[in-house]
Amino acid sequence: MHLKPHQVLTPDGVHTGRAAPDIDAVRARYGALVEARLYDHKASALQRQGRLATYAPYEGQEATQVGAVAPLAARDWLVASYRDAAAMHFHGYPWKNLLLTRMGDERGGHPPEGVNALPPSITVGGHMIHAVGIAWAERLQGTDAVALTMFGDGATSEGDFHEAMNFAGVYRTPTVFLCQNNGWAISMPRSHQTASETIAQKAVAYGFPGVVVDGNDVLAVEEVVAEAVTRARGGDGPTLVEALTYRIHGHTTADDHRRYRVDEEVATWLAKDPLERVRLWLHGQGAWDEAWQSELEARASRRIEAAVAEAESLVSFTAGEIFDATYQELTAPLRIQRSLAERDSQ
Ligand SMILES: Cc1ncc(C[n+]2csc(CCOP(=O)(O)OP(=O)(O)O)c2C)c(N)n1
Ligand SMILES: [Mg+2]
Repeated sequence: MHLKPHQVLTPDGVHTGRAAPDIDAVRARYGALVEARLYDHKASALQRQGRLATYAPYEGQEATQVGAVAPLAARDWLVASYRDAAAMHFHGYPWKNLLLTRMGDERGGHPPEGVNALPPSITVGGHMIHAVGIAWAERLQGTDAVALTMFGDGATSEGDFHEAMNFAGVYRTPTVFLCQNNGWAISMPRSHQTASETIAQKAVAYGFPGVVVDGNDVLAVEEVVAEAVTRARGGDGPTLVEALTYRIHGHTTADDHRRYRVDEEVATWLAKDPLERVRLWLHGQGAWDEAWQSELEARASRRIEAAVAEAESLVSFTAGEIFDATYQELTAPLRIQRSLAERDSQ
C-alpha cells in the first residue's frame, strides 16, 4: 500500500518517474487537459447567462479526470458523478449530451450506442453499487471488461460506499474505485468526513489494495489507474485509488465557497495547477510553444461551441412544461407555480 502519494511530475514540471515519458502521449494528455478546462469555463459562463441550470465546476481536478480514463478501453465502463464531465467526455460521452443533462433535457442521459458509460450520478455514492454490478455482470458473461467508478471524498461516508467495497472485495469484481478527494464535500472539510488518515487505507479492511496518488499529476494518475485496470482485467479484483486534488471554484454555481474556506488554501492549490506542470515539462523538451497552445485552444473551442449550438437547437421546452413532465396532475398550488414559472421565463 502506498500511503505516500504517487507522483511522477512535480508542480515545477520536473519528471521524477522511472521511465522517460513518451512525448507524443504527453502532448495528447495536455491537449485533453486544455479542452477539459475550456469546457469547464464555458459551462460556468453558460450558467451565468441563464443557458444552463446549476453546474458543478471541476477546475483543478482535470488531471484526475483525464488520467483516470486514459487507461480504459472502449469496452470498459465509466460510472461517474455530476462533477466528472471531463472524464465522461474522454470516455466517449459527447459534450452535447453532457450539456443537455445540465439543460434539464433527459436526452442528455442517453449516450450514443457503444459508449459504455452511465449518465452522471447526482445521488452521492449510489452509483458505486451500479459499477460493482456492471463489473460483476461482465465477469459472469466471461468478458475481460472492467468498470471504473469515480466519486468524491464525501461519498465515502455513505453506506453505499461500504456495500460497494464489501461486495467487490468478496466477489473480486473487476472494479476500480477512484475517489477524487478534493478536500471538501460542499462546506464539509475532509477532516470532518473520516477519522482515517487516508481514504485509500479503507481498502485494506475490504481485502484489496488502496493507493494514494497526486491527483494533480495526470501521468501519475494514469499510471496508478492503469495498474488497477490490469489487476481487475486479470481477475485479481478491485483497487481503491485515492487521488488528492482540489476544486478551485465553488461546489456548484449555486455555492459561495468564500463562506467556508480561506483564499490562502485556494492559492496553495493554484500553485499545483494540473495543466501548468505538464506545459512546463513539454516546454523543457522543446515540445510546447505559444502557437501550438493557440491551435489546441482554437480546436477545442470549435468542438465545444459546436456542441453548445447543437444542444441548444434541441432544447425547446418552456419552464411550464417542466411541471407537465414531472407531475401527472397539477394541484392548485402547482398550477400557480407553473404560471409564475411561465411568466418569469418570458
Ligand atoms: C445521497 C445524497 N445525499 C446528499 C446529496 C447532496 N449533495 C450533493 S453533492 C454533496 C457533497 C458531495 O461531496 P463529495 O462526495 O466530496 O463530492 P464533490 O462534490 O466534492 O465532488 C452532497 C451532500 C446528494 N446529492 N445525494
Ligand atoms: Mg469532495
